[in-house]
Amino acid sequence: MSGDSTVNFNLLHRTCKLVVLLCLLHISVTVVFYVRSLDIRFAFVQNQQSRNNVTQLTRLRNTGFTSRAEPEKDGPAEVQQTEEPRHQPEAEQPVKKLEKCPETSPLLVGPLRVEFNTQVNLEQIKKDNPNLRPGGRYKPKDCEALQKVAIIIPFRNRDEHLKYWLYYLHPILQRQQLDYGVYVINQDGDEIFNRAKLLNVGYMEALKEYDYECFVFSDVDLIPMDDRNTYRCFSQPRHLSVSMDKFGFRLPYNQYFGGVSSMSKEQYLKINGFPNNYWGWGGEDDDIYNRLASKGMSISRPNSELGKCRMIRHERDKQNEPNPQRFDRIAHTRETMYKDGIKSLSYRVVKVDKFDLFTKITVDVGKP
Ligand SMILES: [Mn+2]
Repeated sequence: MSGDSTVNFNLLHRTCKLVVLLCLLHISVTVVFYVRSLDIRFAFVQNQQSRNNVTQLTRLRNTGFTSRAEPEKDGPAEVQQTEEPRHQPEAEQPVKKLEKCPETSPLLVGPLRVEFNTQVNLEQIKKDNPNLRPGGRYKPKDCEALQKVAIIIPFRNRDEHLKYWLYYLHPILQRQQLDYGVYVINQDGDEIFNRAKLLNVGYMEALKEYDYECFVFSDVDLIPMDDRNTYRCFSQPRHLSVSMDKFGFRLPYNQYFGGVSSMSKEQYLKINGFPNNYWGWGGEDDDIYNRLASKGMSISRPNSELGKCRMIRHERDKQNEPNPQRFDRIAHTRETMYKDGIKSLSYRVVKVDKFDLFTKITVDVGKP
């Protein structure tokens, strides 16, 4: 009996010892692994941090908004930038002959969402459009654009609106496969605003830079809501902003030619350009319409679905009050249009800024 129990006790004792040993072994192995994993984790965190630092650094390097912010890499960058000959039309580069782009771009997506509640910033726009050339220029890489289009924006103190315009239009114009440049014509000084004269200046100045064949004249606060509304020229002068939200997405009247329009060089010259003597708000677009009509041209338009666009709401600008003479002027377009137009245009360029997203030409257009 007692021998039996001793054997049992011994067995139990040994088993217990074994279990305790196993436990100790287990614990030590766990501790070893834990310490090693701590090591690894620590190293990982360190590595991550240094990686972040590197990306932050590169990010900081790339955020320069104006073209001047870049010349870090190689010395002569500054020289390269200022060297572009502005008053000499660019020579065709002797690159391989590309095929013509198709009549309808395959990149178009149709209706677009356009809103003005979220803030946009120029650096982000620049990042989103890496293929732009200085001065807001672009041409498709894979095919030869059907038209060379200068986009002319009459401007004064509307930087907020311009940001939205650049944010929305650059991607659209690239999807439309245009060879284009954006020219913001900024009226210098505080005299009363002259939209049509600024458009004439834009025509002249853009041609000094490149042999554009088509001109799109756009207000800074109008954004198309469908990229199938192509910003190019047609066999007749084109009115592009045909259904604006401001007018309940309808044409306010049949002869309306305001907002966004396009004309080939030929069409523009046929009417002696635009009037130079409409100071203040209104009338100049109707004068332009009269010029076209008197030359037997008609207006081409996209349908009201494709022609939808949004206007950024704003107060009327100071120094752009309605022009009281406009009705009288419009009534006499046919007599005045040969004396007053591109042929009689005079102005003084004050400053030319080549920004990444657009070319800004500040100009003294005089006063009434
Ligand atoms: Mn407006």
